Amino acid sequence: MIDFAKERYAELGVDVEAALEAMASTPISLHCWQGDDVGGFEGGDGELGGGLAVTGNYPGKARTIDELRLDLEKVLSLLPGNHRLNLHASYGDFGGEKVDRDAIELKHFQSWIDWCKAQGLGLDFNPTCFGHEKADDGFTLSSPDKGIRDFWIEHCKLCRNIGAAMGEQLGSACVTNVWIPDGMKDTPADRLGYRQRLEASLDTVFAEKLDTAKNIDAVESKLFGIGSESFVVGSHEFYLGYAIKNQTALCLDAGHFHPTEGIAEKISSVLLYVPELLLHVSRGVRWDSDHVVLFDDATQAIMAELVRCDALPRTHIGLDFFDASINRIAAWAIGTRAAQKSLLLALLEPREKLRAAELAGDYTQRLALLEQAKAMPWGIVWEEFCKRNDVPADQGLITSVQDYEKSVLSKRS
Ligand code: RNT
Ligand code: ZN
Repeated sequence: MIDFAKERYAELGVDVEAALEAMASTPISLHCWQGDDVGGFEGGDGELGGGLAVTGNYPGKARTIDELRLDLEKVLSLLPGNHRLNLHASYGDFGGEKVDRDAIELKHFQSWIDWCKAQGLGLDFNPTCFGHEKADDGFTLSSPDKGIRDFWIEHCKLCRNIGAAMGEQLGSACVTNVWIPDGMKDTPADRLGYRQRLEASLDTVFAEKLDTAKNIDAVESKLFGIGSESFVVGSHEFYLGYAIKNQTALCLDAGHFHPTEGIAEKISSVLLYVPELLLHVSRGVRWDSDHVVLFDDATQAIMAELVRCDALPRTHIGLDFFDASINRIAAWAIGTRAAQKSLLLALLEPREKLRAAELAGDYTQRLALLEQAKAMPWGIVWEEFCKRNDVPADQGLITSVQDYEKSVLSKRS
């Protein structure tokens, strides 16, 4: 089968083995929060806040660190390739102790680092600036209240240093991504003031220079959220400007733009001006609903741009979705595999021929090739990638999840 696919692709000048190698060396950062509906392990009242909303109550969600790790191990057994874990600060191993966000230490994340080492995973990190009484009125780093600002500045600083330690111990830079919920339901009177305060707070957060071989800072924008429909302090323009000026990485979340606006088209522009990109591959449905990622046009377009722009070495691919209405393990695995399939399709594109046609002004040929590429036997290559990595092809995926549901998830009350 794979030989047939290789021959067909060779006719288009595409090297299937090179695509498989690129797949093996492109990790996806698995967001821990799909496993427990963004709950975390601080033992609080579970109020999410920050305009985030998880809907559904499918049984079997992870209630403890051990359960979440077990679930992640199951998901990893369903994913071809080598991956990373993307952890939120609220998922620390606090051992039942109440540790406020401005008091987190490396020791609270050491068991995660050790687990990642054992699993062969890199680790990424996020300050958690929501689901906390000091974020309840909707503002953190841009708050008019200096006490609130200082609290979140301290949290973010601690996170960067913990991120650097994670990167150092695992021998692979940790991407520490700052997202804050700050915004307003109704029309503000002083947008500028909020943005000036956010800029000043970020400058303080990032003042200490950290080795980018250990920690990479990223900032994530948003268009609107529930309760921040009229104004989001950290908008795209704000963070694009901030990232360019300060040469941080920029995070593009696929759900954080107008419903018809894709992030794919932005990649080539943004990478001319910022050193690195972080993606939150997600799927908004009518709003930033964080639906499970699909092998759809939007995801394929993102991956195609990464490949066409030779952007993979400067891009960190993360995921951001949380669906509690279906089996959470299946959601994780299906969404991650959809991102990977989209990447594979992109890597199998007849790039040279497409570029040649375009440069020659032969747009007829370009269109024909793009259509032809869709019907090429990429599914065989996907199955080969799964086989080489000893994970089920799509055929065996759901049976495997169902077995786990029966033996593990259904026992959780
Ligand atoms: C929120 C942002 C952010 C969060 C996670 C949990 O709109 O997308 O990335 O989803 O940090
Ligand atoms: Zn996001």
